[in-house]
Amino acid sequence: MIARGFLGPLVFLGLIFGGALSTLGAPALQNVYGRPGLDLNGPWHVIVDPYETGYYDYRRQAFDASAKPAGGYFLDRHAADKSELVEYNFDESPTLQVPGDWNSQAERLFYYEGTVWYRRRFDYRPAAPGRRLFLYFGAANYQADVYLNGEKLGRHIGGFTPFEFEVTGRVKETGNFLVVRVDNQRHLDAVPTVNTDWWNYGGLTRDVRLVETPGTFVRDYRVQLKQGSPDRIEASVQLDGAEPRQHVVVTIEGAGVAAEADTDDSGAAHFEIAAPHLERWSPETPRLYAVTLATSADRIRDRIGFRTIEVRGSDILLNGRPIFLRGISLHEENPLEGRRAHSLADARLLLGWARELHANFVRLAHYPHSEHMARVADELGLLLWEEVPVYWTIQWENPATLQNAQAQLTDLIVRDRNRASVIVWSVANETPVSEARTRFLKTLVATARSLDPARLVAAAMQVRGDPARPSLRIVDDPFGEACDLLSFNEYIGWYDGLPAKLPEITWSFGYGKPVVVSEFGADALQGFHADALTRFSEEFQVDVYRRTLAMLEKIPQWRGTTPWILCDFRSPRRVLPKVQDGWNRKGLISSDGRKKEAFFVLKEFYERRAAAEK
Ligand code: GCB
Repeated sequence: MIARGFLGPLVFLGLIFGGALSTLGAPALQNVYGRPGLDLNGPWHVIVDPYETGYYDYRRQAFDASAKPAGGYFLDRHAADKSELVEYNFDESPTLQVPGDWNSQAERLFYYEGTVWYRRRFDYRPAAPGRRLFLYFGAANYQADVYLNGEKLGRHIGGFTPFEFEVTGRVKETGNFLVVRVDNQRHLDAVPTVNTDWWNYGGLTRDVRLVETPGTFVRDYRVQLKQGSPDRIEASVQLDGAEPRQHVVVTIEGAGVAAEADTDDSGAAHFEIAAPHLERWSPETPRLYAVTLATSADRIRDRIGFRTIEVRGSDILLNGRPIFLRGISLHEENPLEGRRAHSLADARLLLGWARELHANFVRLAHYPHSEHMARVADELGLLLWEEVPVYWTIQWENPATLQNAQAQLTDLIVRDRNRASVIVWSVANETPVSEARTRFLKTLVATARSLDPARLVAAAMQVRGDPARPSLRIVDDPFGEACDLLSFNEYIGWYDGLPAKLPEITWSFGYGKPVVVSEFGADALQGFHADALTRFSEEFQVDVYRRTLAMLEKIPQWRGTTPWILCDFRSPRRVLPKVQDGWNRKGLISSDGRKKEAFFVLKEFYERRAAAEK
């Protein structure tokens, strides 16, 4: 693992990963959208390369007679004269939009899993000498090899987390070429592994930016209420650069807060600030403050909300008051366009639907979504559950797989730990119980808690039955002991019998913790009406929702749920013709944006719960 704790000695780390190989990624810069730079989104030329021809280094051709002079795509070559043999040409190749997955942009790439080379040219002049430059990628699924002006900057593994490379001194005022090889092949030892229930969208799926900073700058910061303390703010600042000892000023406009501290030799400062007049962030009043962090050379602004979250017995307390989580799960997919969601507009569409449902909580399944989601949730007052793709089975005994999962979790937490909306870090989904798995997951919990002691940690666990008592369902997973919430996916009425058995079900829980049911649901093809025993009818789905909600209401420690799922989503596992056609149909909203009847069942339930709690 590369950088942990509060990012420890990043001045030193800057030397290691700035410009060098970053195999599993070190946490990326905080708040890249708050920095000047150059947007590298837009059309990029691409070469689809299933046979990995592009790896061949053209420059070695003269020394290796057996090699075919075709590759070296990262050199972005053009024949120097009419006789030279160069068998590729980015300028004449098609383009794909960045950010965006390739599957939805070209029919021939719909099921493609392999390598695509992307190329983009740019010019850039930094604002002043001595400024530093970083190439930032919001995410690339799954592996990215990055080359600038023909030189390799490094590799990043993991499809949903940000990464960057320092390129200070490597960017010319004109004529730069940036080439990225993106490979979305699935691997047994990867996170996630080879089998999931979502589309393996490949490509440069999130924003790409050139980010400019001063020579020594605020790389990371955390400004949040101290755990269990409603009027004290904890601030941590980490500088990166040759002059680590500086004076830092943190101001919170409108809260009468201005605090100062000196950073130490490693560029770190950690301090507490009294903030007696702070208005707390909540779903009802999502108050965000303008926060500024300034040194003599750097100044970065953010919008941050302040709230506490804790568990007491079987209650979840938001700002000290019990809350019921009226949730919904969602994938980061725009169902109307059948593609990865990546923009602010996408985030507003998806989270806007969640608000229409009268939800106050959203589970961002099953991997880190883009930073836009958390920022829009901050604005809208939606609480979030964020998750890493430790899904179904993973190589629990493989140290590299653990390191990969830890790196993804770290990158997510470092990116989003200033977001008031985020209240839960989820480390896994439906992982079968074994000693090796529980050990693996407990390591992830330790990572989460060390990076962020002020949020809850959970996982979507599984339910077990008892052959001697068919109506009993048990949640006593040994991993439950390490979690703050007791969360599990239950599909009684869909994968587990028919809905008629739901009223008979009773529950046994191994822990006196808040129960937040992370999934239940049923497939329904929007517009298909039949009786409630007909699979895939809207009536069947409605029946599952009605009976499940009635069953859950009988659980004394029930504190919330995120049913599966807001929208129909693409999945290659879902092949039933005329019904699924490559879509998981458990959405409450169809792939053409129509609300199914179950949407209104859940909406009414949430309205009633919200009214009862007032
Ligand atoms: C689950 C998984 C989710 C699936 C869902 C289903 O338990 O967590 O990823 O999509 O069931 O529809 O089967």
